[in-house]
Amino acid sequence: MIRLFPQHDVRMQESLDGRWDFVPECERVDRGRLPGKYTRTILVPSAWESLPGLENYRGRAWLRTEVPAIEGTALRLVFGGVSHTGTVFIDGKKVGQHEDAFTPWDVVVPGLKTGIHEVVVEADNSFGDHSALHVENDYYSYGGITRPVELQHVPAVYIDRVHAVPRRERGKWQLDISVRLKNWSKKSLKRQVVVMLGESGADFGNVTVAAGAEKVLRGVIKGLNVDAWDNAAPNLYYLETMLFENGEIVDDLVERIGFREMSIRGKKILLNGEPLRLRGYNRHEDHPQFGNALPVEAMTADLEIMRDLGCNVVRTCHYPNDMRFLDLCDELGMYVWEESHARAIKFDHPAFDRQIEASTREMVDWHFNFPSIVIWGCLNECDSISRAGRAVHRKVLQMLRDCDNSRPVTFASNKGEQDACLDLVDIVSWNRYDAWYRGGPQNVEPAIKEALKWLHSKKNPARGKPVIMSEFGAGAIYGTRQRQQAKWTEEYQCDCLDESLRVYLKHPDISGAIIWQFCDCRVTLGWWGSRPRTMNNKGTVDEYRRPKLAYDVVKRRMHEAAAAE
Ligand code: ADA
Repeated sequence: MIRLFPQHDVRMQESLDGRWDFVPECERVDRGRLPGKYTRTILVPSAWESLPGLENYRGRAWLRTEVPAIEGTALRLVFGGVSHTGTVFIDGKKVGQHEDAFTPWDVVVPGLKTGIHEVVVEADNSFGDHSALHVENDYYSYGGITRPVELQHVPAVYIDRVHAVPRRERGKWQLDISVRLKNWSKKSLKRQVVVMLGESGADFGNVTVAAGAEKVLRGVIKGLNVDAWDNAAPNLYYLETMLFENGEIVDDLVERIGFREMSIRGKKILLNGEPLRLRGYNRHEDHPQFGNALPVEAMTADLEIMRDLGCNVVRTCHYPNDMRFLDLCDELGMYVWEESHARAIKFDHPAFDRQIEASTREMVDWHFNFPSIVIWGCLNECDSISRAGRAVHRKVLQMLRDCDNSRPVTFASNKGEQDACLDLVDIVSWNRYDAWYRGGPQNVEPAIKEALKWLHSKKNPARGKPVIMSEFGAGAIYGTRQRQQAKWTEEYQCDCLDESLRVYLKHPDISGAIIWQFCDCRVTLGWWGSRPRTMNNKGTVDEYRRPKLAYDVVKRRMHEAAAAE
C-alpha cells in the first residue's frame, strides 16, 4: 500500500501491487497507441532496470492490469510514483497524466459500469523537451511504476486531503486543521464532517459541496493532552476525518501526525523550543537490485544503519521520497529535510516552470502531515547568482511558504560568496567539498571560517541566519586501500570525513552536518559517465551497503556529538 498504516476503515480500497502485464517499446510488435500484445509481466512497484536485459533501457513501456468498478462510486487510482512520466488509460481511453517520478498523484473516474475494466499505464523515462527535472544527472532516472498503486471506490463527495498543523498555545497542544472535500457528481450535495483525535475533535456540521467542485474547511482542535514528537520520543497519533450522510458514515480518511513545532531563533533552528543540531546523510533512493523502487525492508535497513551511525537527519536529495520511507522516519524519529525535485537544472527548459511548481506543490500537499519533515528544500545547486535565477528562487521559496508556513525553507547552494539568494531563506545551506574538490582535509577549517565571516559580515543581507552544511564528503571505491594520501582510497575518505565532522559538528554557528552521501549510487551516462563505475562513489557504504573504512570514523564522530548535546 501507499502508506505503512491503514488510511480507511469505511472507504473501499485495495492494493494493485503485484504482477502486471508489461511490454517495453523495444519489444513491441504492433504500432497502436496501446499495445495489443504484452511480451512479459513485471512486478509493481519495481524499476524495469531490475529486469535482466533492461538494465539500461531508457524509453517508454506499458503496464497493464484489470480492476473492478462499482456503479454509484468513482474509481480512484492513487500512484505513489511513476517514473518519470505516467499516462493512464482506462478501457483504452486516456484518463490522466503526471510528470515527474517523485510525487504521488491520482485519477478519479466516475461513471464506469459495475464489472472489470482494463487499466494501462504508459511509463516514460526518456530525456528531452518533455522533462525539465529528469535530465542526465549525478543520479539515475529509473523507469516504471516504481512506488505502490492503490485502487479506491470513492462516493460522490469524498475526503481528498486533510492537513494538520500542531501548535503550542499556553502550554497546551492544538491542531489547526484543513479538510479538502471533492464532489465528482453532477449534483450539489450536503455532508456532515467530523474530525477526531482520540476523544477530542471538531464537528464542522453540515457542509454543502457544489457539483464537480471542491471545498476546503478550516477548524481547530484545542486543549489536546498529548505527548510531543521528537527524535528521542517519536509519539504518533491518528487523526480521523469522517463524512456522514443522514447520520451514516459514507467516507473516511486516517492521517498520522506528531506534535512538534519548528521555529528559528537567531542562528538556531528550534524544535519544540529547543535548539536542534542535525547530523546525518544525503540519501538517494537507489539500490543495485531495486533501482529507486526499494522495498520497505531495504528502506528500514538503511535507516537502521543511519541510527547505528548516530544520525538524526536524512536529506531526501534531490526529490520527494516514497511516503513509506517518510512513515519509517516518523516511526523511528529520524528528522527529514525533504526537497522538491531539482539538481543543478536549467531554468530555461520549456517544461521547467510547470514541473518545478508541480513537484513543489505536490510534495507539500501529499507530505504535509509527516512530523519527521522538519525542513522544506528546493533548487539544489541551481542558478542562485543571476537576477533571473534569484527571481526563480524567490518564487519557489515563496511557493513553499504559501503551501506551508509551519516549516523553515532553504535551498542547498554551491555558489559560495557569489550566492545572491541567501537572504531569501530561513536557513543558509552550503554544499562544500573543501576536502575533495578544493584541496584536502586541511582546507576544511580555514575555508568554513572564511565563509562564516563573509556570511555574518555587516554588509551581508543574509547575516545572522542558521547554517547547515548540507553536503560535504569524498569519494572512495569500496575495497581500495592504500596507506598514502591517494584519492579514491577508503583511507583518504576517512581523513576527509573525520576532519569535516570534527570542524562542523561542534561549530557554534553550524546547526547541521549532512554528509554526501549515505551509499554509492548509480549515475546516468553523459559527462557523469566519467565517474568511476558510472557511480557516485562518495557513500560511507557502497551500493550494497557494505561499510567502507569511514563507517567507524563517522560513527565515532556522530556519537561523540550526540553525547555532547
Ligand atoms: C553536488 C550535488 C550532489 C552530488 C555532489 C558530488 O553537491 O548536489 O548531487 O553531485 O555534488 O558528488 O559532487
